[in-house]
Amino acid sequence: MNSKLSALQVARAEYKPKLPKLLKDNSFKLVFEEAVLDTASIDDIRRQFPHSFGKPLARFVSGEGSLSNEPVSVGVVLSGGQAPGGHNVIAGLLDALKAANENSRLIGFLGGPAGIVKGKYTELTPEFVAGYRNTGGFDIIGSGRDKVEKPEDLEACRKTLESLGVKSLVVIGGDDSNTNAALMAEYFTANGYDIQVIGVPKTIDGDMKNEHIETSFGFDTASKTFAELAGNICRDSMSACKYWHFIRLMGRAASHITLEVALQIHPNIAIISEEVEASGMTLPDVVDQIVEGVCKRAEAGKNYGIILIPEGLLEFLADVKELIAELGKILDTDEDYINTLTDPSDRRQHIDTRLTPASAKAYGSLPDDIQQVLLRRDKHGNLTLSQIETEKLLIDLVNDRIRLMQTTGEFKGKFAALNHFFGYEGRCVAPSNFDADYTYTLGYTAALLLRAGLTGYTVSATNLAKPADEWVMGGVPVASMLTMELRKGKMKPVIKKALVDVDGNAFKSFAQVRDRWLVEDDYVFPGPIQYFGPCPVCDATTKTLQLECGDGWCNANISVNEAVPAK
Ligand code: FBP
Repeated sequence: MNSKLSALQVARAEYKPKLPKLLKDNSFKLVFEEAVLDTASIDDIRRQFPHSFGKPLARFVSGEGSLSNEPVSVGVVLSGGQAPGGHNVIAGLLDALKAANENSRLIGFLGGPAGIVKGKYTELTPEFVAGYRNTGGFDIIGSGRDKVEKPEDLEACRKTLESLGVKSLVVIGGDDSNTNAALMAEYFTANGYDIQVIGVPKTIDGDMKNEHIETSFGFDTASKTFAELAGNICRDSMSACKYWHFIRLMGRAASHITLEVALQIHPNIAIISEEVEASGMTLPDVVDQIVEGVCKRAEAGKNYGIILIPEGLLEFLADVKELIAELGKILDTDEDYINTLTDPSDRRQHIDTRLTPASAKAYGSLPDDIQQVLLRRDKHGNLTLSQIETEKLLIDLVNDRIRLMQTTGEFKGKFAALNHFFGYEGRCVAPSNFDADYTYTLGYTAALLLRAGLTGYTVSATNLAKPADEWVMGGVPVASMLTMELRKGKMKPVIKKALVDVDGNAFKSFAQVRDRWLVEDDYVFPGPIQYFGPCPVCDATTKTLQLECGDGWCNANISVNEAVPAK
């Protein structure tokens, strides 16, 4: 823990996160209802998760209930990419455990799931946790992206937990990490081990959501941070009037962050991968779309502008998607061999012979660095897309096209572009009020679900567009969120990433106004996240959450942010 604190850190440490009224007043009981499953892989999931499948949804409602007050030792692990508020999940968990029984203990596993496998841990005492309240980052215990699925790893986890007397584990993570939680819960129950597992939905990408989990934590703070930065660039752009800014925004697959930032700042162009995929667009089509926008603005005398590009775009382009699928198949069999080839041209030669002619052409047209990144997968089989500089690729392709149009006289304006990538800037920010409250509540609820004796659940949260007092908390069985997907050549159970719904209110609100944003300078400058001040400035949730799930209670009086649900 760093001993030098900024003035803001000192003030922020005093913040008391808000809990829903029921939990704050301790006036709740747990009710259960049948979970409706719409997974296409029900039979496979039932077969692979016989002890977890078919559990009911759990929800805390007003009433008198009783939960166990026995002292317990609980383990907690942070998993996957950082997201603002992870420390507050731990604080909420610890406070709820201690409120029930002062003798309960919290053990933090170090460096992600590998910490459980290897038995690396530290005790999280109230004194230790005190310095981390309302701070960003995952540095309290670190994180990691290890997959826990092999029997020997599951067994190693069991041994570690039992040796520490830990009877329950809280896994804080995204889709892959909550899948880990499901595998552990099933393994422990199937083998008669008395260890409970509860997951907490995390990821700045905002793609771990469904009707029971309205948003993952971290999305609010990260997208507001990116909106601040992108808004600042809008102001620079309209002041200098000489650059097009191509801004790539993090979010491995889904474009939720890009859509949210677009709703916040009103850029001239925002590419949404899900729409690109739905309309079968290729890389040249996207270039056409951008060139058309550049030309329109040039005709209006504006040789500047802002373009938002989602990190995951390449995977959604019809031509590149096919290439990625073919590369995936090659890697399934040849990955070890390819990794022995240190010379990029040897790698390319090997790949070329195995690709179809169309994909070989698409692969050959990509810059060397992108070709190399497309050959890397993480332990869950995901492409390392944050390392692909799509914004630079698009600048080059648009530039080539514009230069050609200049020589033929079709383009008479000017075109100069700058590239930006916002990702890591937003993942460890001190959580916004929403995320500080939400993460604390998630941790608090995880403890309640454990005290109720549940296992194989992820904390659920609805009514989130309303004030924290009214949030509805509970648990959704992890197995009910699983489906089967091809990962590294094998069908695996995974939680499906929730992509942007092109028929949903958030996207439709954007689509209604984007033509106006292209030509007019309708930019909005959200400014930095505010922690102290009036509710509409400090407590408003994301536009996405308000448009998809709420009635905009907190933003009602901010007329400039006109995003309204589309009819
Ligand atoms: P999670 O899904 O684990 O929350 O990770 C989110 C993310 O920030 C993605 O947006 C990004 O593509 C990726 O992590 C980057 O991973 P890394 O931290 O390994 O560079």
